Amino acid sequence: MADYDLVVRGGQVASGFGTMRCDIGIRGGRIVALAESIADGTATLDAGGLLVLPGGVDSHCHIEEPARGGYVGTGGDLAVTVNEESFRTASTSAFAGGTTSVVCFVPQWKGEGILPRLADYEQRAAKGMLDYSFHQIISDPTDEVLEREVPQIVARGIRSLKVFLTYEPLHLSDEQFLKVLVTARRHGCLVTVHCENYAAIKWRTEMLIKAGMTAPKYHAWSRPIVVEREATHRAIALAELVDQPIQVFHVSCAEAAEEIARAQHRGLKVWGETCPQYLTLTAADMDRPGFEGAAYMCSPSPRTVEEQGRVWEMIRRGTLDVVSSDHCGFSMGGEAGKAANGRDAPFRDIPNGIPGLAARLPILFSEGVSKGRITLDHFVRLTATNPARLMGLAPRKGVIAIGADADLALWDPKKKAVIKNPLMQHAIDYTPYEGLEVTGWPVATIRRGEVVMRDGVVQAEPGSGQFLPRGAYDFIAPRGVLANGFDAAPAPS
Ligand code: DUC
Ligand code: ZN
Ligand code: ZN
Repeated sequence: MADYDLVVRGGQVASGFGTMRCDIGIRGGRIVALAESIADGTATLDAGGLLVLPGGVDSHCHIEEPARGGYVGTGGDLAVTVNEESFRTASTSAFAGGTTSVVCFVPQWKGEGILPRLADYEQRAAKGMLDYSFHQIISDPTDEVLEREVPQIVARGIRSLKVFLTYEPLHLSDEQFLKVLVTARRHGCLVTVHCENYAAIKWRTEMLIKAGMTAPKYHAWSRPIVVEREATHRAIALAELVDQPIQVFHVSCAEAAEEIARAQHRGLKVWGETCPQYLTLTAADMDRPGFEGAAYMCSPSPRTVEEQGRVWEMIRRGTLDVVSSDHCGFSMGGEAGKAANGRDAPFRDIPNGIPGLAARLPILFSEGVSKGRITLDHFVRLTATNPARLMGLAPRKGVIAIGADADLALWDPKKKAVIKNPLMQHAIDYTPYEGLEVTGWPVATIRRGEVVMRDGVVQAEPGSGQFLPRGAYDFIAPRGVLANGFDAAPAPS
């Protein structure tokens, strides 16, 4: 009997900290050998001429998330919307693009605890093929939720709490945000934050709509850079006050990134994430005829070409160290997606979010590595190693090392492709990246030793994805520096 279930032979293995030609021996879903030459396994895959990368880790994806209001600006009694993407379709899309693990969001609906939604979400996620972990959204931080339910989800392997500083049904006040921060600190969780100023956006939105400026392009006008910069500053200040590590999600501009850089220089544990949309799309994309601009509508808003350059610079400096997709797909056709409130709805009532699970790695590789903006090692760290480490998934995920899960993307760095919606293999009827020419494409994806995509054909058993429970991890431990030495979150006596 062969020593290995699968051998990946002859590739250039990119670890995030250097590249070397070596063979990879896989047994029981794990990497068990890395050597210049390994004997054939039960199966052998020729990776000659290809890069072998850790499977992508996308630590920010909205998949099949039953969201009340579907990320629109309106409040009130909104219909419940479920993202059109199921865990099954999302898994296919992720594998098509070289991603093997995701962290997605368990919702909390105002007026409810978090446990009922978790039970429902666990069942949905279990039907996919991707490996997955959860962030828990906190939109109603009652004492019951924070004191009784959070310890229970932590015990079930959830180690990140997500808060929104905007969106009508989701945003928290500063006081509520502080309560979440101290709860996270007490239980060893990371807090991930959507940073935009709720009141400022609400006020500008009302003024724009009153002035008849309702087209999709005014979405960008409702939330200029200053509202993101202010909320980023405030999130960092409040996190500093209680010594709680945070990750700032989807940074779209240099001004917000500079707030993060300043915090990092003060020694704070503040991390910044950006997404391909802030490197390739602009606010002008929303200025298309009729409803078309809705296809590019996400929050924060895409900015300008100049701003894209500044975001690249903040990636190069290391201020922004994770590139996720913020995959949140709503189809342009039908009644469940962007047009849920009608095709002439004001921008305020159009769901925010764009699909990007499959496009993330090809876009970042092409715009980053192929165009010489970042190195291959840096690409691997941004898309796999760093998100895995920050989310407490390393060293099982995000690395090519003995003992790690055998999650790999075999990558042709020379292969040219034009992004078209069928290539994305998602459930959404469009991609905002349609027509983008890329150099570099995944030719095979391996998840825990199983070849789940080859030449664009995805084959994996529904329900084969595994939940990735996360235990306590040092990387996000508080610094032990409290304002006046006063602990606002002492353990209960
Ligand atoms: N931004 C989006 O565009 N969609 C989902 C949530 C978010 O913050
Ligand atoms: Zn967000
Ligand atoms: Zn998001």
